[in-house]
Formats: sequence, C-alpha cells, structure tokens
Amino acid sequence: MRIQVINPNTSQAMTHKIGLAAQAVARAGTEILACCPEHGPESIEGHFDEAIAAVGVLEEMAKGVQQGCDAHIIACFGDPGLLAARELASGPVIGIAEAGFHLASLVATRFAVITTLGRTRIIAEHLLQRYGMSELCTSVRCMEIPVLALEHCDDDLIERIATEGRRARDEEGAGAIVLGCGGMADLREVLSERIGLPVIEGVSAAVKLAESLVELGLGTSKHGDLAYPLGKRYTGRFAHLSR
Ligand code: 5HY
Repeated sequence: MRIQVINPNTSQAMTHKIGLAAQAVARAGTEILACCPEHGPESIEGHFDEAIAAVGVLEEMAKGVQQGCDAHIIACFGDPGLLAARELASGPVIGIAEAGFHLASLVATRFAVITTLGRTRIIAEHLLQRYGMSELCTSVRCMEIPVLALEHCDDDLIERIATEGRRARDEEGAGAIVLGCGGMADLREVLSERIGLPVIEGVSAAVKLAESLVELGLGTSKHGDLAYPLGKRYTGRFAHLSR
C-alpha cells in the first residue's frame, strides 16, 4: 500500500525526519510518500500558521489522491485541515494528534501531552475536547521551545523533555506520554527509556492506524459531511481546485 505523509510546515529537514520515522515502522509492503507544501509557514506555532498551512495540506492531499495513495497522514500536532482533507479523500486521513491520543488511551487510563510553545497549548486542548479525550489527559506540558529547535535536538533538550515526562508521571499519575509535535518523530524510543512510560509519537501511531484501516477495507465515509466537496468554481489562485 502507499501512504502519503504530509508535513504541513515547509521545513524540508523536518519532512525528511518525519518520512524516516514513518518508514521505520511501516510494514515491508508499505510505501511512504513524505511531502510538504511548496508554500506556507516553515513551522506552525499558532492559529494563524495553522490556517495558512491548512491550504497547503489540502493541495498536497489533492496530489496524493491523484497519485493513488491508499491513506493520508497530516503530520502536525494541530491536525490542520483534517476534516476538509477527509472530504477530498476516499482512503483514511489521520492526524497525528488524534492518532496519539487514541493509542495512549489504549495503554493508560491517563496520559500527558508534551509539546513546544505555551501559546499552542490551547490548540492541543481544543483537539482533546473535539476527540472526547479531555478527561484522559492530565496536562498539556509546554517546553517553550520553537518547533524548528527540534531539527537539531541535542541531549540537553532530550533530557529536558524527559524531565517533563517524569514530572507528569510522578506529580499527576500520567501512565503514558503523547509527544505533541511532528518534529519529535525521532524521539519515541529514547524518551520512553528515560521516562519509564509508554511514549506515543503521532507519526508512527498514525502509520500503524492507517495500515490497519486500509487492511480492514475502511476508508473515509463519503456520506454526509465528508462526502466529496460540492462542484463549484474556485477563482484566482485557487482556480486549480475547481471541480
Ligand atoms: C507540528 N507545529 O507538529 C506542530 C507542533 C506544535 O510545525 N509541526 C509544527 O508545536 O505546534
């Protein structure tokens, strides 16, 4: 099968890292197509960035559908454009936050989220509410690091994240940790060892969920609100989206 993994920011280094993390857990027969939009924010750190990035996600999704991808992953912890992307696709479309929360709920009664900037905490909290997971999350902890700092993650930063995870374990009783950034895609194993808890990283979680859905013959429902978008003309720079 072929799974498209979209990094919604335009960092080529992060796209490469995310692609490697996805391929590392994929089945032998699964081809990973990692990509990012040509236009948009180099990192997504707030509502404005998310709104701009969502357009790029949808344009990449349209390409992935054309390329015959069996499933699609939105590899940004805000799950930007997720429902709109599901309108475009017949296969499954999975956001890494949604994937991370669901897998964490299967291995622990309570989990904590560790993400980057404090200003994005509310985005994760809104997703927890939307996905019905608020009661299971003990806290959304923010490292106050820019997303792009994760492109060159040294041992000091890894240890700072691990310390935050141990605090969530010891102070709140968190039984698992969800990593709240696509840029943390390569930190799952080292953090699990250092924190002593299951660590769920959204890219790898989404790849395994996507494979399972495809193998069960489950694609995005095309009934009701997730049916293909209504045919209409789009003007100006979105004219290519006309259908
Ligand atoms: C992400 N931003 O996963 C989010 C996470 C965050 O550029 N990729 C980004 O920290 O908001």
